[in-house]
Amino acid sequence: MKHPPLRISSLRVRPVLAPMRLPLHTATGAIETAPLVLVDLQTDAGITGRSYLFAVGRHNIRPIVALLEAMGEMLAGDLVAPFEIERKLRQKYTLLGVHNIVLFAMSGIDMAAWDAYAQALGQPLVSVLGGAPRPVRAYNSKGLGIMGVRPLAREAEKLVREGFSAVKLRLGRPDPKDDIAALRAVKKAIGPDVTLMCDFNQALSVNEAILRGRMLDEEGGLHWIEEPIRADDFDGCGRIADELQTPVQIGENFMGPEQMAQALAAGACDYVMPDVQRIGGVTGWMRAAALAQGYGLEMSSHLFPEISSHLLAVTPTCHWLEYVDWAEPVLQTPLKIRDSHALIPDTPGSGVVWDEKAVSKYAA
Ligand code: SMN
Ligand code: MG
Repeated sequence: MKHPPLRISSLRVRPVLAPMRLPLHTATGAIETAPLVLVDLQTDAGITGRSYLFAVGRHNIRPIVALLEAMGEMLAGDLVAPFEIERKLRQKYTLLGVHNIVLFAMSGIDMAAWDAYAQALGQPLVSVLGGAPRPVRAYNSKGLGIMGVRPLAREAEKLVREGFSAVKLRLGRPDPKDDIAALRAVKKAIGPDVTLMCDFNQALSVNEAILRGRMLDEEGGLHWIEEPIRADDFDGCGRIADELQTPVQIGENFMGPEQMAQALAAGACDYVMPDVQRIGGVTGWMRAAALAQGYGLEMSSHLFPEISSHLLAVTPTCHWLEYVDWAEPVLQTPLKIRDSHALIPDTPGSGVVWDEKAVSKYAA
């Protein structure tokens, strides 16, 4: 199918509070509903590109929506050309700073623009990026929060039964002995053949991270230790990575490929896991993938499994897809998982289409 160049007519932005089947208690607090901001990039050809952002807390919804709407007004009439959109928005936001929720909004528009572009070409996003739909290895990242050992063990068994060969445990309890008890309970429940990651959600100091990391090294069997300390202390994280045998994973808080480059230059970590809404959407992800390739570091994704599956399939150092089902309540077709692999849909675009009834029901 041939299309004239698409132009952006308007941006429709709708926040929802999607119920989470499994609330998540991390070292930084509990998440019980998923505050999502749905982006519809409407074009003059009648094609709508879609994406969603994760606002983390419902109190962040309003400023994110306001940024998206302001950017939508700036872009009305422009070509659906993600690099051009990026150039314009970066220029407009240079003095405010292309960071945090400014970057979220830019990433949301970028993802929706790529979705529209791929739809216009009649191809799945992965194919437009030069790849082909192929199964992408995934771990089940739902649940396994900071909670008691008995419910933890039950939850771990259930998450594996959902068809996964890997799960992630949240750590960072005040007493390290309680973390070790949680780790032992989960390991016993899942057995030796299931891969286990852990995530501290930035809870520790550098010194604590080295002490606790050594305890985890002793226990053995962890695939990675994620975000042990403050996300932007790259030197500190590098010291931890040097001290520990277990690989250290960071990246969900990299603000754009530029900050990822700083982290890699500082030798901050063994693995990287950019988040598509912080790294700059599809465009930022592709640049991040080249950085990971250059440094020879395995690259995983953070949340957003629907679009991240397309992106990991064209990532040279593709490692693990983080699977959560948080957007599922508002999606027409959930991402399919088989044998712990995500199956990229072969429909045009990213495969993100709203269940409009659910969007009205969960409107925030
Ligand atoms: C995480 C990030 C954001 C919200 C909830 C949980 C966690 C992860 O760090 O990596 O899944
Ligand atoms: Mg994490």
